[in-house]
Amino acid sequence: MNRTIFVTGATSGFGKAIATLFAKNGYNVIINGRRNERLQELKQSLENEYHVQVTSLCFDVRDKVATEKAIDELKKSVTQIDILVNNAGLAAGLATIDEGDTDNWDRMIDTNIKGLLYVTRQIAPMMRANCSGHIINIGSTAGKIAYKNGNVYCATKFAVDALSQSMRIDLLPYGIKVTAINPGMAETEFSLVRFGGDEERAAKMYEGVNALQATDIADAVYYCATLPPHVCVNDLTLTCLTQANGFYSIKESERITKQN
Ligand code: NDP
Ligand code: 8X3
Repeated sequence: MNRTIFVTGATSGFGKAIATLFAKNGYNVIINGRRNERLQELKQSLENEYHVQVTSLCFDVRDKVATEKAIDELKKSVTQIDILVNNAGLAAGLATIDEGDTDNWDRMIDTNIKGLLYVTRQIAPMMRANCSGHIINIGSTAGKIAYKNGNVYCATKFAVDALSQSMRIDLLPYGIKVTAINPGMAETEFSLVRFGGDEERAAKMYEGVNALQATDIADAVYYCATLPPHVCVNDLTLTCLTQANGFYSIKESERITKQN
């Protein structure tokens, strides 16, 4: 029987790349996001290309009732979810704490923390009943060290780190693995969303840094998810070669290379 993975935020970036890689490797995939058109397109293309079962669940992870309803419905046909990737998330704005937009703060807290909790609350009991499963939370280097103007976004990712540690303890007796994957800057729609659709400002973030790509994160998730049953990666932080941590990075042009 094919294994099943549930990926939140699969309409773009990491989530889309993760869903694609697992489908390519024969997993049935459950994909989530708010943009239904994109979900349907992805479902079609994965089914056509890889002949796996793709279930699309269009809901907003911030909406507790909608999340419960969608997953309750899913449970009528799916009794085992092997992997949950809590990936849906965003940054909104980049401002000092005294000037931050409180609506942006709500969006980040509601999506990155509460959304992750609502989905986990629905899926973890299924894994517990099966005494197996793997929850992979997408954190960030922003959840390891704070950076200027990152305040609330960083706080949400610190929360993902804390929740991952705590979930691992809670679920340990049931043989459920919990992994936090913490990428550094990666070229997706992330900055476009953060800067409210400002393409020029978003593109500048990745200029001359050779940033991580969504497929790099998908590879890391796949690695963690396919280790032997007794091995659990607790925490995996990855950055591109020009970034040391969430606070310090250089441009490719500043990197010292060997002269021939
Ligand atoms: P993208 O903007 O490309 O993708 C974000 C995904 O999250 C989209 O599929 C979006 O779908 C979904 N999403 C956002 N809000 C909701 C919601 N309320 N309900 C359901 N789905 C939602 O960004 P990334 O792929 O880069 O980001 C994925 C995760 O990785 C995020 O948690 C982000 O914080 C984290 N991250 C990103 C890094 C980066 O530099 N790119 C580095 C480290 C971590 P839709 O709009 O259709 O709902
Ligand atoms: C996303 C990476 O550096 O923009 O989590 O916070 S960063």
